[in-house]
Amino acid sequence: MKLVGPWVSGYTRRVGITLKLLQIPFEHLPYHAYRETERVKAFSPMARVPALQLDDGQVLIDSNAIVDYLDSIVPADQRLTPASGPARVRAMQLVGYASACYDKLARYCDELMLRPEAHRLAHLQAGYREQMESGFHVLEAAHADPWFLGARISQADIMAVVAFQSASVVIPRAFDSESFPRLAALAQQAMQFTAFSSTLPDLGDLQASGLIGEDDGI
Ligand SMILES: N[C@@H](CCC(=O)N[C@@H](CS)C(=O)NCC(=O)O)C(=O)O
Repeated sequence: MKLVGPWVSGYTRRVGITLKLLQIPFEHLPYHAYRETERVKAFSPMARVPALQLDDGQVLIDSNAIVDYLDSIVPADQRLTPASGPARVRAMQLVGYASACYDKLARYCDELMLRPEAHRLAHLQAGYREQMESGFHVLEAAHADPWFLGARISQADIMAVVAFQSASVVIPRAFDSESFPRLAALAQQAMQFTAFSSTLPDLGDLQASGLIGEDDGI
């Protein structure tokens, strides 16, 4: 399999972490959707990442579809989203909040990266930030012992950690361990797995993307 997209894309990182936790071998092609558009388009015509090319040449896009597929090819007891029942509902709820937080962060970052400073819409940025705060508060209030669904790590933990770590790099003053101690602890716990530590985006890559070094960033 080939995974297209850089770790700076949280949705790509989500898929990379999933592949690594499930011990599925893959080749990583870290093409950036904005900077290496033609390379990405060779796999994903809409120039979106992540894209996962299967060994038979078929390509899946959208992290939700990809992680669902990956769950379908591993033994049932290794799935990272429960197949049914209340645990599945809980996972879906939490993944929903975590990916909505990441989605708002991505829009906030697009404002920073793509729109010249004089034309940025302050009310949009403030609104995205407020929505992220609400979403992260829902996740902060969710009980994780040691993981959101109990003994085993799940997609809820993966997406929450990816979103929180990204937000805490881009807007460190708003998303830190003081305001969100449980999410910070969850991220620290997840970093014990090489699946998380080996996919942490490079700071140089974040600087090149224009995501840090701004007023809000580190
Ligand atoms: N819902 C999609 C979102 C994917 C997404 O937003 N990818 C971003 C990078 S994190 C991207 O490729 N943006 C460029 C674009 O959509 O044109 C998923 O879960 O995979």
